[in-house]
Amino acid sequence: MATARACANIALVKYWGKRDAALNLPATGSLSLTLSALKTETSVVFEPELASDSIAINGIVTNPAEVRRVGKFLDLVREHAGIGTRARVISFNHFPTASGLASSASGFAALALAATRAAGLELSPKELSMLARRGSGSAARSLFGGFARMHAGDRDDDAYAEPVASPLAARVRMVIAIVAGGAPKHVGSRDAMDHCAATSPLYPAWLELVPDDLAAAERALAAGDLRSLGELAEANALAMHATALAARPAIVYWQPATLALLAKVRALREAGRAAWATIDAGPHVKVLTTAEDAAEVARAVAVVDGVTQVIPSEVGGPAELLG
Ligand code: 2P0
Repeated sequence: MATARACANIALVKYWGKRDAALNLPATGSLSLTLSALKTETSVVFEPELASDSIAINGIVTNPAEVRRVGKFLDLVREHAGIGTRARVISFNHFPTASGLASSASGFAALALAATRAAGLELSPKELSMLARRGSGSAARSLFGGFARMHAGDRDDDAYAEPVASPLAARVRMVIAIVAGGAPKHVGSRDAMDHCAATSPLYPAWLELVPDDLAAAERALAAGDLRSLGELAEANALAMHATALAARPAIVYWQPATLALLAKVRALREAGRAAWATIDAGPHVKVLTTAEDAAEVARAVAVVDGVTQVIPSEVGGPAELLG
């Protein structure tokens, strides 16, 4: 039996599209910040007497689709370890109660670490990252603390993430503004990115943009230049959403509160605060800020109409084994 903990991450340069669905290879690289407030803890034990994998998340036995997805992932671990034994997986998301926060990043990162150890394997961080990617692309980044850079690679064995050292890791915070209610259920990111790649006339421009944004983000991280990083992150997220808005039919993740939050973040900047927005496949707005300005940012976004919860987060550490 092995137990592992991993934190979720939010991308500053987004992963939005695949070049191979079977191996879950991303079309481009991406860059993220790991967050301490969003954690998953997962225990795995391979039990010879089990007839099939048993998976419980937050105390509830999961639905067949989830069992298949986790089972396929466990098959990769079994193949690697040369075993056929089924596993019992018990996972808890220690997330604030808000819905709509992606737990697949922390979930598959914690599962990759716990399952390989439980199977008697000791993989390198790079190997673990490649394995976690097979579960969920963003999970490849959640093996690492602080800033993480996903490499698209050009073969199966070189699409992995690694940590990026930066003086900014000690300074930044993220404030998550949860927007709830009012909108129809949105399209999951996996289907949405495929739909954008297939139908959005802006998708080719996205593929051209990302390498430049990644290079600029890495320069900003190396130089400790938060303003450049923040401006870039906000612009990159809006470009990702532009591909979705231009898709046919359109995918519109935003709600009125999303736009109000974008305006609020702009106003905070004009008032001299460090604040830049990023938005994933949902209406919530995540604000990149500093330790100094995080409380003011949290207060400002909390009073925006439609915001139901505010989650301030520090920078998270790497995935780790707990036992
Ligand atoms: C990201 N997202 O970079 C982007 C931005 C959502 C928007 O990675 O299909 O759940 O499992 O590889 O990792 C969410 O996509 O997708 C995601 P799969 P994943 O964070």
